[in-house]
Amino acid sequence: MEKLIITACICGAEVTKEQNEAVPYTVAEIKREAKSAYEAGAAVLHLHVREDDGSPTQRKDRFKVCMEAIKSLCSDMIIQVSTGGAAGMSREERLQPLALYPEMATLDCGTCNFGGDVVFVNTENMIREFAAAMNARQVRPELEVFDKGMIDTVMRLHAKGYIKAPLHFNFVMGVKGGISAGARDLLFMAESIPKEATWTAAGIGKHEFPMAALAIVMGGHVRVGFEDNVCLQKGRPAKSNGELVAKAVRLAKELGRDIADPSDARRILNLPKRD
Ligand code: KMH
Ligand code: ZN
Repeated sequence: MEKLIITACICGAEVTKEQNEAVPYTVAEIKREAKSAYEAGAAVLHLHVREDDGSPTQRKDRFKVCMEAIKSLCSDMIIQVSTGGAAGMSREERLQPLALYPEMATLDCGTCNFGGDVVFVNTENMIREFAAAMNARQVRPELEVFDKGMIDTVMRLHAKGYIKAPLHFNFVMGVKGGISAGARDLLFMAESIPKEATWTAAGIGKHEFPMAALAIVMGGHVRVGFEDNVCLQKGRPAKSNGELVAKAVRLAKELGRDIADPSDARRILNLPKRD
């Protein structure tokens, strides 16, 4: 089986220090959490940024400073910026970090309830516009799908040429409003994409490690981090994102899967060469 790519989602847009005091807001904190994830074995960093007071932002300048800080410590790590931002942000706001030509960015592939009154809006026109912005800059999209219908949307837009191969999906499992996080759900998602596509599983909350274990044995890849889950185990907040990555590494080793370094990840994802 191919080596396992671990993506660390160290910050997110909604999780707060009240939930886990190690959630990073400042540039120094983002740098610290990126380093801990990298040293534990993450090859890809899914990046959101915050203002110092914790409020989510998609400001280009804030991304630039954070990306430079991360690269100064983890020079070969693949940075995947979020174009999801926080629910409620405008499309112009969300697109800003693409101006920095990151290697990867998320492309959210459908509208979804996010619990309570929160709706994460991604209309078909938005998906096309975001995909075009990524294509124009040779930024590889990670296709964020929160339900099976979003895979169907991707395949329709792929057939029309808006979303280009190679296709790499992130199955977000267990959002309140998206697909649930059972073994049958993950199998359904994995069997619904083309054989040559790659995929990652991101289990939300208590589903993080069960989904990771399944992805490891099924040949998928894994996402862990504070954006999705703040606990190492029930009732025990993780001290860092690195602790969560280290747990995924332990699971992989026990299950006989080697860990991809950033260069392996670039090969597996077939990322275009950058200077
Ligand atoms: N913050 C969520 C509403 C992404 O990064 O592309 C959306 C999100 C997805 O986190
Ligand atoms: Zn995100």
